[in-house]
Amino acid sequence: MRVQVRNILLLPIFFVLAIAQEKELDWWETTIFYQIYPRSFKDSNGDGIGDLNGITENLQYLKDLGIGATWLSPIFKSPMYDFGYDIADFYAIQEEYGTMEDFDRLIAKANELDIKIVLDFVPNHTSNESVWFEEALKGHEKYYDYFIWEDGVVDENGNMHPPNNWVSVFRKSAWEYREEVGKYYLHQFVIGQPDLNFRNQDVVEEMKNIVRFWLDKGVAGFRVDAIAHLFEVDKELYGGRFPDEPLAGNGDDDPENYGYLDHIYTKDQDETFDMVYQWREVFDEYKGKDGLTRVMMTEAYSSPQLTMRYFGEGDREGAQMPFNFVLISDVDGSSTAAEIKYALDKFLTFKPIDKLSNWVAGNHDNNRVASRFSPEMVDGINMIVLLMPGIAVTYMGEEIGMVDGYVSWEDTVDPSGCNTDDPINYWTASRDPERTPFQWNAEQNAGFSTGAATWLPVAEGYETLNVEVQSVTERSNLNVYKKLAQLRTEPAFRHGRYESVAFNNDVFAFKRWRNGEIYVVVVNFRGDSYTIDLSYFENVTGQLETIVSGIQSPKNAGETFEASRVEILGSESVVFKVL
Ligand SMILES: *[C@@H]1O[C@H](CO)[C@@H](O)[C@H](O)[C@H]1NC(C)=O
Ligand SMILES: *[C@@H]1O[C@H](CO)[C@@H](O)[C@H](O)[C@H]1NC(C)=O
Ligand SMILES: CC(=O)N[C@H]1CO[C@H](CO)[C@@H](O)[C@@H]1O
Repeated sequence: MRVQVRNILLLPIFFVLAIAQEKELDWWETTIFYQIYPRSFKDSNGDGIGDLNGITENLQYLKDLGIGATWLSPIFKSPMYDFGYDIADFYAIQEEYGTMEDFDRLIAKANELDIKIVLDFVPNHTSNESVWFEEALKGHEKYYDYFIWEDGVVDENGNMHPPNNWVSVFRKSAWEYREEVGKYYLHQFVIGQPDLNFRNQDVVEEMKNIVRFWLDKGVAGFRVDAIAHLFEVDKELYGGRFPDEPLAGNGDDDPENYGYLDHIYTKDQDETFDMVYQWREVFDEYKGKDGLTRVMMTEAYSSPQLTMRYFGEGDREGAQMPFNFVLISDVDGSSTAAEIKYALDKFLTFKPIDKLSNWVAGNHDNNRVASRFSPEMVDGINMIVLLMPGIAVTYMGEEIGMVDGYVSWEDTVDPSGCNTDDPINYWTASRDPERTPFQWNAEQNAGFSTGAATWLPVAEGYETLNVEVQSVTERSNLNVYKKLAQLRTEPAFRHGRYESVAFNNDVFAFKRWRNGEIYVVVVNFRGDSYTIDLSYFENVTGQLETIVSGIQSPKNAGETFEASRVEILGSESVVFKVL
């Protein structure tokens, strides 16, 4: 009797302790980031090119999906040799996308809906048509020092060659000669993208001022592009000249290929991490003023060890979200369930214990989920992205399972495709297929534009694969996505623990649990059916209730199954809850 009384007295104390342990999460830790590629989202003025007003008019669509933040690919003034990743004026909006007033209206509408706007920051280079580069060519010393110049090498016959063997990411020498200057400038990407000299303090300050300019306008953070290429080695350590890079020795024997060299002097330099920490200080300056956390996402296709350095080091903070690209780089539709598990575990294993993972399955640089995996896997991948522990990132169109569009050689505009000079195999390098217009409805140009033509062709099949059709179809990728976005707000997904297993070659499953609430997510990556014993997971016993099922699944929400023998059909994906 006495014991019982004591327990009753202790109960409220345990309850208070449990609540206190629930760490209060910040906006960016729970939200879904939706990537918009502005050129292809919605054209509001009929010129065949998406624009800012098109985004503003459709922010409600994001809200209805359950999305709290969107990052926009570049909207800045650009000659568009690389569709906005070559920036001519970091302080201005590209005319075809709209005006600064349009941008202010976008921010106002986003604030109204409580959607955060994150912009793309492209610090690795500027455009060769930027005022800075033009001034540099005219001999303006301040701007000359914004770039990286080097003398050519003259051979015994008096012919001039590039300063060293460095090659551009897009093939061929990374050096381009300029008559006006009598020197070569460095471009790690296309010729039209001269690299900025981050060893020049003026450049460092200028870039921070750009960040401040947009933060002052109300953006909630930046996604930083191609960060790994920010710095080159300090040439003063090598007698004042940039040294040759060693051969990669990987069997690639074409000296014009990027893969020919091991990029020890042009990639992942220590100074890069320091610069990220400096930008974070600027972000925190703003948080200090108004309490709102500004978020930094960094894009680097690097090893997990290097990727983790972007989070911070010692007492210096860095990016909150160094992108986790495993679902893009490490696996595809041919991967086994074990390979999927191995890939998903990677970031979770390497990340610092007090940091969050993030999940990205698609973006404007990689083929779409429906094409890299298969259309049947769209719901399964969305379950992984939205229900794994950490932050979810969705590339526009993945919520409806858009497929790569067919873009003929004649219609190809991406420099990565055009630079192949190969009308047969260009498509393997082109990024146009994942950039085709967003599919709103079955009308002309999939409802993207009322114009006669669009900048890229609309993908085939849009008559049935679009937002409007999927909204009114009970079982659609879109409606599954909405349910998952809702489900992810449950404490088991926000704060819960995680365990995963490959049941066989094809079936991957994971458990999320918290305070007695237990969910199991099962994804079958192939067409065969299996009977799975989910009681493999501790405490997963008795009856399971179907919470969300993919469109390949015959299971209805509310239907129950015996945990020890659940029939999982081909390509089926389901979220169960233990009753
Ligand atoms: C910029 O570079 C592109 C090649 O990417 C070239 O076609 C263009 O003429 C260059 N512009 C200037 C002003 O040098
Ligand atoms: C299993 O359930 C027990 C009793 O509710 C709980 O104490 C334990 O933490 C659970 N373990 C797991 C792995 O779910
Ligand atoms: C990896 C990568 O290509 N990064 C960006 C920086 O530079 C090139 C050229 O702008 C762009 O293609 C990128 O998006």
